Amino acid sequence: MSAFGFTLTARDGAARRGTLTTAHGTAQTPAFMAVGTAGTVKAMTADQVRATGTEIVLGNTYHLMLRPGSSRVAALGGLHRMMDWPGIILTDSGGFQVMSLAKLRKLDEIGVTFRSHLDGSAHHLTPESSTAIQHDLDATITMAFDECTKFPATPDEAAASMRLSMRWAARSRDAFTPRPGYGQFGIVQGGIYPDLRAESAAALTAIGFEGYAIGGLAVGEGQAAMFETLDATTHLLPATHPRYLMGVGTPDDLLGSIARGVDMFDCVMPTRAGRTGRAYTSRGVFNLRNARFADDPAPLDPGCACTLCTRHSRAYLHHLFRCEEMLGPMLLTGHNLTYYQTLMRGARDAIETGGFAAYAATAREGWTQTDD
Ligand code: PRF
Ligand code: ZN
Repeated sequence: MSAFGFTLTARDGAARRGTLTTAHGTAQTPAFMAVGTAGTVKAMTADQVRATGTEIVLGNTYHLMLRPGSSRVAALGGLHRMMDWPGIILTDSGGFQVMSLAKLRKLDEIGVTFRSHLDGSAHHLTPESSTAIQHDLDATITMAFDECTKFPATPDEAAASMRLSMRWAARSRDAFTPRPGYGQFGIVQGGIYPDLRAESAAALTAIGFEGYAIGGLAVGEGQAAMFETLDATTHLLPATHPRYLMGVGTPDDLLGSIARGVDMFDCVMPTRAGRTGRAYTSRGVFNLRNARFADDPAPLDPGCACTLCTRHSRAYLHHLFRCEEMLGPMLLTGHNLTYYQTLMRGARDAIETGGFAAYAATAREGWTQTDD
């Protein structure tokens, strides 16, 4: 079994091209990870996910601990076996989802107590239990347990929240069982305050993780503030280790973040949008429910290699969404993930030839369609 590793193969300005090596195979970076919250990338089989170019799938501690329960997943041979996804799985640690989904949350030094959004049952998550659950799931990459600082937050609020996350990061690391080819990432917090981000990056680097995530962004601060915060953060993280921007973002967010030294991303955007008829394409965002597509025989995105674009018309897809047929979300999720992965492949190729800025500019020029 290969050791967990990250190799940088090219740089273009701050943008990085690398390879992540794990017990469950390799991933090329910059990488977009598909969100598979409940043990499925919604509307897609594992083979279909792989065919989009996806190499890493995300799972969620919060959802899977509630249903079907992490010991049940372990008894089924782990999340890879349960999902039939032999590739890399990264699991989020749960705190972020508790704060957005659970009821009657109570947070203290020990962890978070909450009631399930499904049946109201009481649960507890701590750095130790979150890490143990992620081990039960057999996550290739385990995330440290953190608090995503709310936005806006005063400097004092952001500092107290970040320092709690750093104490939790140390406890998460202590609870982590190293195994060959498996890794754990710490999560930088600190709101939009560069000095707090620096303190957080230093605290995590001193603990030592296999990779470093940047949390607490894309929570309402806007793209300009997110990019400023990245500018103040990525260069403080070890150049030798992968950097993961959590929960981001639009195609434009990805290109701007790659230019600032980010290697990995995850976001519900392409998959969630695919279920509602919103298409991400090289021309921009299309809403396929719009009546102007009713008689449009063209492929959704002529340059795209996905099943939808090579076999069907915009008119057919419009019809499927109007009828609320399941095939609509299935085909469009496949397309949107393919678009994201094609964009990332282009970014990787461009970094290798020193043409990333031109590649990003050309991609942006194509996004003239602005449906919502
Ligand atoms: N922490 C964790 N998961 C996350 C975030 C975070 O800050 C975000 C913020 N964009 C998304 N997912 N653990
Ligand atoms: Zn397509």
